[in-house]
Amino acid sequence: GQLFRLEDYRPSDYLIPQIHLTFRLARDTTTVVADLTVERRAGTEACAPLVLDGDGLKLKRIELDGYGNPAHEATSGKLVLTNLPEARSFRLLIETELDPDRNKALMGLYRSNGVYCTQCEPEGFRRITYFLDRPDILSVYHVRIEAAKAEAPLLLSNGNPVAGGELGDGWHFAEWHDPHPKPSYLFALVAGDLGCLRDSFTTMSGRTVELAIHVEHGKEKLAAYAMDALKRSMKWDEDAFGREYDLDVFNIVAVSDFNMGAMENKGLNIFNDKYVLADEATATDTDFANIEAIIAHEYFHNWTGNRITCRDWFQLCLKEGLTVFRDHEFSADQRSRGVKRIAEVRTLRALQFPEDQGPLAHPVRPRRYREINNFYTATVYEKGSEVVRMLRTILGAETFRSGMELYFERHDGQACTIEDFLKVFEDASGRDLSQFGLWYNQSGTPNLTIKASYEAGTLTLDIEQSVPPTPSESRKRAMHIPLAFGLIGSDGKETGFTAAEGATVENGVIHVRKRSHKLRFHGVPERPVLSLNRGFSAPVTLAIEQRPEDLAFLVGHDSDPFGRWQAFNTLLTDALIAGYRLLLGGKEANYQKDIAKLAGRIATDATLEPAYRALALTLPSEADIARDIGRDIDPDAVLAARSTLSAFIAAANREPFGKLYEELEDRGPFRPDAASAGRRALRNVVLGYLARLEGGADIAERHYRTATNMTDLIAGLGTLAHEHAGSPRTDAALADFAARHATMPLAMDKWFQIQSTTPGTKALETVRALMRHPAFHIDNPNRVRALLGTFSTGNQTGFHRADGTAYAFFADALLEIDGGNPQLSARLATAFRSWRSLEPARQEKARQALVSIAGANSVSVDLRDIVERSLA
Ligand code: B3K
Ligand code: ZN
Repeated sequence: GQLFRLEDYRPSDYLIPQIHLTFRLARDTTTVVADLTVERRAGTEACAPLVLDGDGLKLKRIELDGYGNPAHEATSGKLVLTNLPEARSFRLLIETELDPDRNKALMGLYRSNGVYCTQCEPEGFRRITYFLDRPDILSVYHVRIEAAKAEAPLLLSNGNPVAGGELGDGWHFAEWHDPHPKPSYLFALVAGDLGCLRDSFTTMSGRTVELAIHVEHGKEKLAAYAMDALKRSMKWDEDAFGREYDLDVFNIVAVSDFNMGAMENKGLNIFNDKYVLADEATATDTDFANIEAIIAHEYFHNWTGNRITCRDWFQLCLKEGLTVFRDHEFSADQRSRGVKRIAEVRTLRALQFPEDQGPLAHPVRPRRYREINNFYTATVYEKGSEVVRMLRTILGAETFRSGMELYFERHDGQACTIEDFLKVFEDASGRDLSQFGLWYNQSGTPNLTIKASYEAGTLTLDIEQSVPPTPSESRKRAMHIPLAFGLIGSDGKETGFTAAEGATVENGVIHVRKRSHKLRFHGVPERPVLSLNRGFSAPVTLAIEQRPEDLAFLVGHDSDPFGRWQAFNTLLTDALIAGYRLLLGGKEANYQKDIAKLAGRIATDATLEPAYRALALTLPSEADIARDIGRDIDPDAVLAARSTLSAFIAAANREPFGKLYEELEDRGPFRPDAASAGRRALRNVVLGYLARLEGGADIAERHYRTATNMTDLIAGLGTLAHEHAGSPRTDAALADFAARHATMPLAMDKWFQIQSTTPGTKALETVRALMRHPAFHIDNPNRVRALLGTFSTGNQTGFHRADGTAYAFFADALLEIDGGNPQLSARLATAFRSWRSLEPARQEKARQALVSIAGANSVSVDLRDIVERSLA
């Protein structure tokens, strides 16, 4: 693969202000006629060739200003035109031929479940026609679709519908016009026979927008929650950011073969059906929350991504980080802000920290790539969102909002860079953000080491920052880290201070900007307990000695819900790591009674939201624990430490947990709202503890048998399968679930997930066998992710089994998937990214598996890129 470098960016010699596309859709031979208006950029010499991108294309016809066969050279990957007319603008007509049925990569035009659909971001449009397939080329699109009416009664593209009618021979057509110039990656087409849920939305200026969600016939009702989320998103963007929708229609289509969550094509969002379809019988509360968030995310892209897009793919975080920030804020407003923040931090630590701390680390704005598809990462998305959040913390909500206003005003209709984005905030605030800009350019998770001492009214904090070396960045500069904090007195209230010196402290935030600060707070009446990085104001790791009694105090008294959660999580993590070390040394893990008491107190504290209690009582995952251990990891000992702590907490709280479990039983009709979901979550966490005790299997089985919604059903089944694997009643429940959900692929995915995450060495055989199950299809990304993705990332003891056989199996599976869908194989391969933190024997086996992939013949650019960077 070619190496692309940020510093090589150059504007294109030619522009394409308009494109008229005609599709004649047929399963094996679809023809595409593209009629382009090409303009030479002012300053470009007339002799400059026009080089259009293609990918696997067959050129059938080419005309320039109406004349056939102009001077050109066409390969499947490029179309080069020379001897172009002197005139600054000319018309180019290109006809290509495609085979949507054979497209298993799910990029460009393909068929999913009988529906023609497209995915163009980032470089899929070049699989449809030759084009300047780069995000800084903005064109006005007019699209005509022709198809057999029986096969495709529904014909959709971007923008507004402008014409339609019969063509004879059972064919018909529709024409769409999108008045907003857009990059080719936002083009979309859908054609097929689908059912539809309709609604409408009246915008802030009083315009009516027709909304439609298109799904498989018979599933219309399952789109109701998504529709509701869409209307709430549209309203929220008006209220929170002043953003109004800008077309007459907004269409969403759910397809069953999709490489990611969803795609924000202008006016025509295409979704993985997993993130549209939901009711209580088929979706869990987590699914509902994801649907709400992703519907919002794609809708919010209409302004952050579509109206203002990226100059080049290095700027991906410009739209993604910002839009994740926006969807986080939306969910926080719709649900519980404190709980939402804790969940975000857990995700960031689970997905982004290991990326930043391993061989695949890259800056939020990368400077190099071989395959851009491999940079749709947690760093670009989640850390990108954290950077925007820090910007708001530093500037304050009001100045941040006026910066955003300026961004929309100044850059509407443009393809922008991170520099453009930072500049609006500099202009809105009068501040210099150049040091802050390092967050976009420097990879690695910064660490803050803090030592606190108190003497005679003065609290001293010695703060050291360091950013660890990452691939191709050995030396790092000091970053601007906004550290929100509180000083808590013995009465549990915030204590004040009269002055601070050694660092800027404003509005409850310490601004760490140097490698080291000696920060002194004067006039502090007593030794306070420190609450640091409140609300997780900066995506950093903290090294600070805190006494267990201080942490326990924070659990009870910090006014910041994240701080309370963090304090308990730190206590749990410390206990787990101590237990792990004991187990490794051949001893028994033992735990302090206090931690079980604290767990009981949190569980039964009625002043705390159930959703918060559920999060607090969820033990750090095996992967979380492994990450905190950092090196030389033995996953079996991690599992053992976690299981014993869980059993210890359960045994100490048998009675209160049992009572809580009864009290929380849902008796009314199902409601998907956050409060109801929170109660279910707490009850299901408690179930997990009770299942460790004598009689636990009975409770889990009863939970499964009496469940009236998917959340509880899965909780019961998962508990049975994980705590009582192989028992006859577990097998019976698994068989029962499969029989009841055989015709529902999305429900069967949950069944695959539960079995692939059953701890222990046996899981490999199970996964192997399930790959031959009739509900499993290697071509379908949801199925593959449910079985193989979950196994590799969610089953520490199964995937990392000591003999390395799971690695070898996984490497073979990756190569098989790679033959059809390189994006998917490459994504799955990131499961190896932390291989160097394993104990030596497993490291060696993992390395061998990676080497075997690298040495295989015909490995895609995508997969090779991940494997080679992982080995480097
Ligand atoms: N922008 C798309 C992601 C496209 C991924 C291409 N590999 C969805 C989103 O982030 O909203
Ligand atoms: Zn996005």
